[in-house]
Amino acid sequence: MRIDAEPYEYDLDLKSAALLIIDMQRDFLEPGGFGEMLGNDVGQLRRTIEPIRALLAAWRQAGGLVMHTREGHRPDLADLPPAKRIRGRGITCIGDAGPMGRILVRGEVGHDIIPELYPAAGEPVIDKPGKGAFFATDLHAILRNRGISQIVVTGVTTEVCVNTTVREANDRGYDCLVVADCCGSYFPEFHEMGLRMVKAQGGIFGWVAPSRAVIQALRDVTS
Ligand code: C5J
Repeated sequence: MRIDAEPYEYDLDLKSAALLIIDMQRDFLEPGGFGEMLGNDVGQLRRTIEPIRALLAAWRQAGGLVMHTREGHRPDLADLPPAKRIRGRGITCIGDAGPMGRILVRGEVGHDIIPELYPAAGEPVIDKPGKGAFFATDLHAILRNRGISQIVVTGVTTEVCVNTTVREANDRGYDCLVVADCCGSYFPEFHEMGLRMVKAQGGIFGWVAPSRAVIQALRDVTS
């Protein structure tokens, strides 16, 4: 299925593709969560919810593989590098009590995925301690075992976990299509540049397309 993308068309083979939804967690997206507590405008991320929901529905309808990630750490914080914990010199750090439980700790309310995009039974959820979804996770093994070579990437934030994951995936031989309106950043200019970095130089890290182009292609194969 051919998708109108930049820098040129992307040939999506649904059997070889996974929809990856990165870190759509309550602490990053919900009013009153950790992200907002740090002074960020969560509206910049929340605008991605509806486009992702529509793409997710179309992808599930077409029978494609869906995978989700969550950034976070073990309750004993044994996998939290001290450098990550103290970075930013914030009063409240990862592992401390936050508005929705301990910040970025697995099992806490704020660490979980927002209800609007909650994983369906059987959809793998990757718990990742870093920004990239391949670092210290079994994502690569799961994708390889399922014969996946293409990743359609959505989630937050564009310049941090989305870009890091796309770069990791690119070096491992995956073709990544980043869905522009399904990604977001607290900083609109970083979002724009994050997308431009992916598709620059003939698609140095991958492709970029709007969700309507992906949904249209999915509808064409299911109708
Ligand atoms: C950040 C993320 N920004 N998911 N995490 O710390 O991008």
